Amino acid sequence: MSEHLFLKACRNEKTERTPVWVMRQAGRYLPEYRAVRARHDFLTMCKTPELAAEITVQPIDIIGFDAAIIFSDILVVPEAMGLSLKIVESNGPAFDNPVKSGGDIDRLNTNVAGKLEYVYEAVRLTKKLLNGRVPLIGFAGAPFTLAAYMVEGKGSKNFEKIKTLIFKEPALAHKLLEKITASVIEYLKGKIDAECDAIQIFDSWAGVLPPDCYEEFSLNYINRIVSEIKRDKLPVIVFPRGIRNFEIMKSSPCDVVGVDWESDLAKIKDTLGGIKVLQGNMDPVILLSDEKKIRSEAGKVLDKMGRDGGHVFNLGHGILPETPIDNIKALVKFIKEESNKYH
Ligand code: 1CP
Repeated sequence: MSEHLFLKACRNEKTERTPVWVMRQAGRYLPEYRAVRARHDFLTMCKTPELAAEITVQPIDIIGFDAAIIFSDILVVPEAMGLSLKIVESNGPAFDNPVKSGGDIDRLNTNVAGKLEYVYEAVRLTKKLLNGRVPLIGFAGAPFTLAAYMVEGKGSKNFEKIKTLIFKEPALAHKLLEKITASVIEYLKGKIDAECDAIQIFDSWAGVLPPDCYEEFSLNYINRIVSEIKRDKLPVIVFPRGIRNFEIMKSSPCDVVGVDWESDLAKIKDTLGGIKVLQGNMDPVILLSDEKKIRSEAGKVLDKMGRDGGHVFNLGHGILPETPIDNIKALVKFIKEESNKYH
């Protein structure tokens, strides 16, 4: 498996073409996902290994991506730490008992592996279903992004609560981030033992922190996780969505840096090219247009990377639920055909 196109590209080894997968590929744009979802609520799907494995493999069978990502959610870790998670239909996830005090932080549990056995079982089942066709990516939320949900209780516009904790009570914020970091390390080690082939850390809310706080309150914790889980030939991808200073990723022990669609990939290649493999970054909304536009925009992304490796094609954030299937199929076909002309 370590010789698969996607894993080689993540390690910056020469490949015959650029690999392609998309964030949230196991999700609502697929009619086959919606059919399963009509019969089960979201958390039941996450916690039933047979269903999670089935959904993980759907986009491989239907679209033909070069990597699978295990169907789950970043919020299963805070749930295992003691918060009560609800996925409110059409409103997204929420915690009934968000973290409000030092006492709440003290009560959080960090021995999470025992409570997340269902994820490891889903990974093992998925590996059987994939049968060596493509590698399987395991993932976790970055400590800052998880802390944001745990303190806010749900998604937020301005993130006042987590940012106030950081600005007003930094020692308490660090205590919370330490506990999340310990939990994420234990969780990811379990996923790797269950034989995930690569790991992605989603820092979806990285961009809400002022740049001079980012290292202290987010990246240092991510880097610690990466160092702890790093194993020979296991690529680690970090997606710091919304950061503008990519220079700081140079010293991260990660292999791949995910780039959001608001950043100029060519500029980031100037900063990080040759040091980190880059993943990204087409705007997901382009997939709502037509095949001609999709081909020209995807071509621009390939051109920015010089079509000479060091790149994993992805969107700059998750695929949107309203994406037409034919459009995502056209994108994957285009990348598979077009990127090999130049390598
Ligand atoms: O109703 C439904 O069917 C649930 C929709 C849904 C899905 C399909 C949620 C709720 N989570 C997921 C799956 C999921 N979440 C995956 C599956 C693997 C894949 O195909 O990529 C992954 C990797 C995630 C990770 C995740 N969950 C992130 C990080 C990635 C990102 O998009 O930034 C975040 C921020 C979440 C929280 C979350 N879970 C679900 C929703 C709608 C949200 C966002 C809520 C918000 O902030 O308002």
